[in-house]
Parts: sequence; C-alpha cells; structure tokens
Amino acid sequence: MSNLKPQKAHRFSFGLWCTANRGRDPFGEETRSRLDPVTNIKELGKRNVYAFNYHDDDLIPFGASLQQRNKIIKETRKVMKDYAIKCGMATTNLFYHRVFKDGAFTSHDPKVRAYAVQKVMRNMDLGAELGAKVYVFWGGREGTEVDASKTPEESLKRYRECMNYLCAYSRHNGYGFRFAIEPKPNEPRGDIFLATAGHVMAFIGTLDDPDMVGVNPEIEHSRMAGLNTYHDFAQCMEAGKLYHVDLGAQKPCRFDQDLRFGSEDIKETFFVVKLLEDNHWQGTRNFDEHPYRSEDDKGVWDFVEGSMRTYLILWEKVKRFNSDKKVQQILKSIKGKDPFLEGLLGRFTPENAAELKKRSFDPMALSRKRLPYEELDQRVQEILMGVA
Ligand code: GCO
Ligand code: MN
Ligand code: MN
Repeated sequence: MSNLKPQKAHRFSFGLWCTANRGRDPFGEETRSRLDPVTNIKELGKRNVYAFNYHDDDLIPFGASLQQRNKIIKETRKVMKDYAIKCGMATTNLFYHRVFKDGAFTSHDPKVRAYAVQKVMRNMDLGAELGAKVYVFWGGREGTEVDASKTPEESLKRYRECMNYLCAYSRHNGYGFRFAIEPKPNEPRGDIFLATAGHVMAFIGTLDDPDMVGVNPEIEHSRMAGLNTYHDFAQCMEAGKLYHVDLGAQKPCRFDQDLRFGSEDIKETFFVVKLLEDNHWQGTRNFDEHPYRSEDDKGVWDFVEGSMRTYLILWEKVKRFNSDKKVQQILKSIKGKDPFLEGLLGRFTPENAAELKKRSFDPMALSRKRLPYEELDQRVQEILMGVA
C-alpha cells in the first residue's frame, strides 16, 4: 500500500467543533477539557490537515468584546500562516442559544429572524476575511415538535427569504462564497425542514440565485434517514450541486452518532470515496464527526489521524477496484451496446418514436442475460477485506 501519510494536497478538513467536542451528551457531562481554537487549528495544521471550518461561536465566544475578537482573529491568522492551514468553510451557530429555541430563519418572531440574519452577515464578513470559500447553512432548529405550531409552507417561505437576502449580501460584498445547505431529518428538532438532499435540491430551485447555492450532504444524516449515502452524494454531484461534504460514520436510523469516518458502513463509504476521487471532485474532504465520549484529550488526535488514514486506505482500495481485472471484466460484460437503439432513444423525434414502436423485442431472451452480481459483490468485499 502506498504512502498513507496525509498531505496538504489531499485537502482534508475538519470542523473546529469536532476536535473541540468535549463529549457532553443529553445524559452526561463533559469528559474532556476545553480546547481553545488557536491550539485546535495548530494541532490540525501539524497533522497536515489542509483546512479548518468553524461556526462563528467556535472561534469568537458568544458575547465577546471587540477587543477579544480582534485578539483572536490576529492569533488565528498567525497560526494559519505558521502551520500552512487554510480556512475552508464558515458557518453560523443558529442553534445553541435559547433565542433560537423555535428556529432562526423560520422563527415566528421577525426580531429573531432579523437577529439570525445579522449573526450570519457578521460571520460572513469574518469568513471572507479568513479566506473561506464555502458558507454552510445547517438549520438544526428549523423544525417542529408540534405541527400545529408552524406550517412547513410558511416556514419554507421564511427560510427562502433569509437565503435570498444572504445570497444578495454575499454578492453585494463580492465575497464569492458558495452556499451549501446541509440536510438532516431530525435532532435536535423532532422534525427538521429540508430533511434530505432531495428536499434541499428542490428548495434551491426556488431561490432567486440558485447557482450560488448547493448541498452539503452528511454521511451520518443520510443514514439517519435510512438512505443510501452514496446515491445521495452522487445525485447532488450529477446535478452540479455537491458544494461541500460532511464525512463521518453512522449506524442507520439512529440519533446522530457522528462516528469516526469508516468505522461503520464500510462498503457504502468506499463508494463515497470512489465517487469523489473518480470524479476528481474539487472540494475539501471534510470530516464532521466526534471522538468517542470515552476518549481523553489525547485520543482526539488519534481520531483525526484515523479518519484521514481510513480515507487514504479506501482511496487505495478504489484504485485496486478500478484496476482489478475481474471487476472490470464483469462490468464490461454487463454493459449492453446497441448504437442504433441508443440513437433512437437518445432524443425524441416523431420519426425515432415511430421507428421504436415498430421494433420487436424478445423480453424472455433479454431477461436471460447473466448478471453475475454475486461474483462482483464478493470481489468488492474481498478487495475491502484485503484478500484481493
Ligand atoms: C450535525 C451537523 C452539524 C453541522 C454544523 C455545521 O452533526 O448535526 O452536522 O455538525 O454540520 O453545525 O453547521
Ligand atoms: Mn451530524
Ligand atoms: Mn454536518
């Protein structure tokens, strides 16, 4: 296996909130000590992580004075330079403070919505200053427990109004951000609006500036919804809407586990890596996940190193798959070829349709074509298990 050491050229990134996660959950207190953002960025940079991502409050504590803010920004810039680490993505914490308990962009209260938009604009100013290319919108509180309280139609209108406003703000300032909306079906709300990548893509089509906005699908969130993550990512990519990715691992249909990349769902994860690498996808290979609560402060870095190592191993497996004679021979054998029919099917014309209607087919004969998927999947398994 070739070199599994992460390089800046691999374009790995982590959210500061992932490494600074202290293991608190609804049933228990913190198990790790506080990690300040500057040390956090430095430790990532030392490990050849290409970029860090942040929520406004990860970097500048909520309610900090202007003086504190300027000091942190200065230190951040220095550590970014010293450790050759970029800021990849910026996002806003619109979920922690109780003011957002019933939503930010979808709150009934115009003052809360205005405050949320203000919070985003202020952090967009900072994100642009730090060189972030992508701005993520994860509407964790944009949802309901009580359907009588808010209608989805009205909420989506409000969501749209805020997104349109912020797109215009970014354009007006020449920030060049690509916005990426992150779907999640539930948690922390009972039901969250824009639950899946499909919902997000449909919503984007209704915005004033759809080209500016794409999707930030997360492996864990698609699996929470019981979906095939690989298909989710691929459909976003095919639509030209894969603007950012959140990688991690998750057992299906549970709370958001945010497990270390590749620690579950190995075959699906392999196909996600294959999708990104075979298509030379341009974004950062971003991890959004948390170390186990049982880990100590040191273990956080094992988690960071493990995530990148697993990605690189899976990439090696992708190369192995792509050059495997047996796999390629099966793939070749299952793909039919008929240039004449493909021409007829390629475009509707009355002539093509008339010609197609005249053709006679033998469905039984067609159905007898061998599809050796047992062999194909076994081969994939063996590549992944390291015996092929
Ligand atoms: C989650 C989400 C968050 C968002 C992040 C960016 O785990 O529910 O993934 O981690 O990605 O808040 O806004
Ligand atoms: Mn998550
Ligand atoms: Mn995420």
